[in-house]
Amino acid sequence: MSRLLVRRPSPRLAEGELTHIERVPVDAELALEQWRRYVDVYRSLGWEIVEVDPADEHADGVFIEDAVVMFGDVAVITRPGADSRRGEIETAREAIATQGIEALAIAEPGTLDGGDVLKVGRTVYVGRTLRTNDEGIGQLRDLLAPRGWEVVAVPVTKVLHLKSGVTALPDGTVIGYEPLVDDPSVYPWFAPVPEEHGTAVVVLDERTVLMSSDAPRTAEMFRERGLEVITTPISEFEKLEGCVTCLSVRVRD
Ligand code: CIR
Repeated sequence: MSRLLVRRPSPRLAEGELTHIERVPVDAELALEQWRRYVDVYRSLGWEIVEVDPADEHADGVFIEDAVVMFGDVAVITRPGADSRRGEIETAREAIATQGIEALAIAEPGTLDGGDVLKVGRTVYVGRTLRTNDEGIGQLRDLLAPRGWEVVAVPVTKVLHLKSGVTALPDGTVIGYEPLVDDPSVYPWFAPVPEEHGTAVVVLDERTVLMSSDAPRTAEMFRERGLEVITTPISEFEKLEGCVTCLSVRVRD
């Protein structure tokens, strides 16, 4: 079984950071309803849901994957690149400690957002972005190398985070919407998807993925590949450059 760390959306969600898209009105009530549905997907699969303490003063706190990344049974507490988000890690650190998980940390002047970290097997692709700097990537490499992970830095300029542009299917194929991927040739196996919101999948098990309901053609493409696809609406989070991956952190037991 798996545990899932989540954090409920702040009532200030609409004030979250925006980098590559225009601000549009966000419906806070709908966001909460979408968040509950998202969490229910995992609950219905039998995953244990662990709520990280609310951090309502942080508009983007719901995007919990930016604050903590799991590598096997070790957590790395990040140092988010946006000033407004740096304080999110305190409650994330507490949650990791409460769960009895060993924690490592990125230190100043390094910055790292979890959204820039894509694990494929023992390879860890890390986006070099406005949020994640070379120092942060170097620190992550030093923390992970002795534990058997290889860190590969990837330049990202067209989207907020590496995983806003690419994620991976259960078989390790990296998927992305090509107009938003700087260099698909970085990945040994790459498959383009036809929709912008089709780039992000959460791997639930070897044959099942969770994705946004805003990419129906991509969902169909994955079904044709033999995958089970569960879709869930996350429009209010997409308006803030979020996606299905960033709303949770999986802890494998
Ligand atoms: C931000 O700009 O930090 C938030 N509005 C969105 C963060 C989304 N996180 C992610 O994709 N990992």
